[in-house]
Amino acid sequence: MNVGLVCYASVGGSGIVATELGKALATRGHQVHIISTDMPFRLGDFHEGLSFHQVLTPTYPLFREPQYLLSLANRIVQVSREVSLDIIHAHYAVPHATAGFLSRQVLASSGFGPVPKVVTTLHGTDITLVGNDPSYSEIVAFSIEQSDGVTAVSESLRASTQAELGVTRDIAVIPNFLDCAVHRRVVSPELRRRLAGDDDTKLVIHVSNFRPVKRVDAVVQIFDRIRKKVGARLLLVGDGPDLPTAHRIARELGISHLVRSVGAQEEVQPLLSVSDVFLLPSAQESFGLAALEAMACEVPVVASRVGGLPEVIEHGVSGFLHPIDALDDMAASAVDLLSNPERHRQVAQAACRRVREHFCADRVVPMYEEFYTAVLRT
Ligand code: GMT
Repeated sequence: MNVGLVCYASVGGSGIVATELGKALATRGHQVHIISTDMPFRLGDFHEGLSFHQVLTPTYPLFREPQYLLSLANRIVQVSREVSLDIIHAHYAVPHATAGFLSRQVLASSGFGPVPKVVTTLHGTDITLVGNDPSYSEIVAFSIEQSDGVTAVSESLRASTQAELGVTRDIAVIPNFLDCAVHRRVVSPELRRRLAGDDDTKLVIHVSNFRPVKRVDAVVQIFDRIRKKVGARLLLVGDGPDLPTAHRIARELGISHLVRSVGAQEEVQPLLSVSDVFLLPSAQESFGLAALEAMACEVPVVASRVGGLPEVIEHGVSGFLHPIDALDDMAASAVDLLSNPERHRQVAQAACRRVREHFCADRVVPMYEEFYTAVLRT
């Protein structure tokens, strides 16, 4: 199949999933065309069958507003005319589903060869934070209804799309996935010693794009409760608007010396592999790809019970879930894990097993292939 994957190149789960899907589809013999403003950060080296098509949005003094939707739709039309796309797969509805719809209309009206089908994958904030904003909701709902096929990364997100946008069409649930050959625990004792300081100190980690939805203030507050019971350090991985907030709270709590941030990292497995617990007290999380990455590296996750996280983590078995404001309970679960090696081992093993049984690329990528095939038959 000839698949055009439309995604954001910035650090974020939807771009990562689209890029990993592109690599996996290319490995399975499909021709994949990534259409984005920049090379997605996990695209890496040359891959046979995978090409990148840049979207350029020229500026003009009259415009105060960047015309991204137009330049993206235009680029999809160009790519489809060049390579005859079978599928335009829009990752993140805003505004990619709309760009897919628009480009399909243009291709249909020009009578130039077969018209590609538009598949939209909903990722989370495109519905729960951005798409449901009254400034966007009508167009987002319309574009989802008009796609030839729609998937959501969790049952929870499917339900939110129906409830918050009034979408009535079928939405298939295809969960996020990892390349399980890459996402596995590989411990560097040297790295662990450098980050933890000594062999007895535990390492608590948080990986995100440091947006308000991630509640990094809660991460630091939970860590403060943990370190009062167990010798520990906090490692912050990623960058975003709330990173300074995390450092400010650490300063106010007098624990700056225990908190280290290493910025955005292309590869998180080495850092996850030397960590003992992952904190994810998000306000909303349609799936929680970062949690899945931690679990694959045998790191138990302590998270808030929101969105799709209960579909990823089984409370008390492969991690811990607590109500969003239950910071004491989240800290207690983390302390229990950090002070009880046998319990830690059991949860870590269960977490890794859960990823390998349900969320590896070789199980999930065929779901997308089957979905494309079904959509092409419509
Ligand atoms: O806001 C973010 O965290 C970024 C966003 C994205 O699309 O890049 O993440 C969403 O999509 C991820 C991939 O499907 C999911 O794993 C995240 O749970 C989801 N984030 C939220 O729902 C907050």
